[in-house]
Amino acid sequence: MINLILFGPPGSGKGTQAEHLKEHFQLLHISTGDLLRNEIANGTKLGMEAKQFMDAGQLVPDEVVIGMLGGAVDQSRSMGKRGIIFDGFPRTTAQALALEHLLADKGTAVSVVLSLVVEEEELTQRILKRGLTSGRSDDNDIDTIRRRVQEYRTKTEPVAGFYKDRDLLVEIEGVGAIEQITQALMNAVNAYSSKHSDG
Ligand code: B4P
Repeated sequence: MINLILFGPPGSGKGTQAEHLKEHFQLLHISTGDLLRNEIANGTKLGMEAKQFMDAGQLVPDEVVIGMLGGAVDQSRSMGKRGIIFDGFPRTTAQALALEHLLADKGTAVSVVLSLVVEEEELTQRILKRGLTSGRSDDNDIDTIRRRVQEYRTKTEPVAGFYKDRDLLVEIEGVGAIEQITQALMNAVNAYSSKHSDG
């Protein structure tokens, strides 16, 4: 399988790039943000719990997010996909460990972690712009956006070190034309999946 992680701060383009990569490499796209918003839209207990954290710009507790991903590998295989693209997951070291175990249990592993590098002012501008049309309450308020970036710096950025230690991290400049960024990501996937793919 080819299992990709799209990593980076809020608004760095993870969701945007996942749409292109999933088509090209025939991957199941799993966005924990989308799964959580879906739970909210359906008014589930999990969704109601997650909403309080998301609206405040905080990460949703690990056990809630990890619990949603149990069937990912089986789902990808039953759909005939070549692997999975994880978009916005893992966001904490506990989530990274849980993912490692979940994939190992199914005889597979992370192929590469693609880290999109974008500086803070650009992130804020992108999210505020998206907020004009997204209908997402966490995209409209500057303080909430700053809190999301802060959560990223304190809780998510350390996950990069986890993957660097495993020689799986690649940093990609996330500013510029979307197609050029997609091409740089594809080049990295091709280079790494020949090293780390498990058939
Ligand atoms: P997400 O849904 O993952 O939201 P995100 O980080 O803001 O988005 P992304 O980086 O995908 O940005 P996009 O491509 O849309 O998370 C939302 C919330 O859910 C979190 O704050 C948290 O509360 C919760 N959550 C999710 N996963 C969790 C987890 N694992 N653990 C705990 N909590 C979790 O790009 C942004 C904008 O930039 C778009 O409008 C796009 O058009 C634009 N853009 C993209 N690339 C561009 C480029 N090259 N140039 C100019 N604009 C660009």
